Amino acid sequence: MATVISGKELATIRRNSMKEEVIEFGKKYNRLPHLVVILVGDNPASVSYVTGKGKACEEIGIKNTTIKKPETISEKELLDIIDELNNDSTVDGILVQLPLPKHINPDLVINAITPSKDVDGFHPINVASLYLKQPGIVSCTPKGIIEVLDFANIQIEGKHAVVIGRSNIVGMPVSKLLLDRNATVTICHSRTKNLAEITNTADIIIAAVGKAKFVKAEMVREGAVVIDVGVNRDEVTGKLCGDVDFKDVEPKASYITKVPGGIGPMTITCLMENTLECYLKHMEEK
Ligand code: L34
Repeated sequence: MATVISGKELATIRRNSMKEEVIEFGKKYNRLPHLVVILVGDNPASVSYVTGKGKACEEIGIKNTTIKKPETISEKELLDIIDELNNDSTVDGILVQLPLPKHINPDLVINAITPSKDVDGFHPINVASLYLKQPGIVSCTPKGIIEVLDFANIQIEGKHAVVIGRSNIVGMPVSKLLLDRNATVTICHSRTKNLAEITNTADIIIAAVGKAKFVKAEMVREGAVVIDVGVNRDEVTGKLCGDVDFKDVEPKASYITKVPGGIGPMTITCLMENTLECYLKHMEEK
């Protein structure tokens, strides 16, 4: 039987303490932090996540503007909006929800955001800062994963962490964060041979493959910590499900996270933390 680590519970704790901070800083600086989220199109998953971001802002007292644009918006129009927000001194954070429609190059969009307002931590400057251990904005999901491990008092140093997935958004940055905490890190991906053999040597498994219920009991060593970063829709039920087959894996794990209620709420909470951080830098520079 595993202990379920609730990202939702940790998110609530963090959001409550941020609420107080926002009130204090709002008085001190006479202005609230402001996050602008841009949503292109009406992909139901994106709409749901963006709604969650708006609600979190409201809960904490962060000003939120959601700019909704149709699927047909041109790349140039989107870049112009970003340019305007970059130059708006009342905006602290800019987030363009991904994925974008095919005719828009996401790299160009990410690169257009001023690094000091890049609350996602996706800009090359922030990514480079992470790899060079220089101050910068760390992307939300990887940050949330480490916070969840710390919350459950799980030792990272000296442990073998196996990350399944090598995306720029999760796999790569979480591997770097784990390495910085002195874990021994193995990154696995779609071409990895003997995946189950490798995952069976893991003390900590980070599942970020994007395949529903991909991680099965036979891939997990007895007593491993299993963190599920997947956000998939079950094709049959339409329900949200993770990359881990929870029912199968839970009896073998020592600690495990669930989907929903695991890493998702912490992604949003870390976005709030990053927004607050950008705001404070912004105010202190004035
Ligand atoms: N630019 N695009 C940008 N930044 C991001 O950080 C994201 N991501 C990913 C997709 N695209 C992005 C998110 O916001 C995934 N993601 C995200 C955020 C929140 C949740 C899931 C994914 C979340 O809150 N999940 C809830 C359930 C929500 C529901 O029912 O739909 C959970 O408990 O897991």
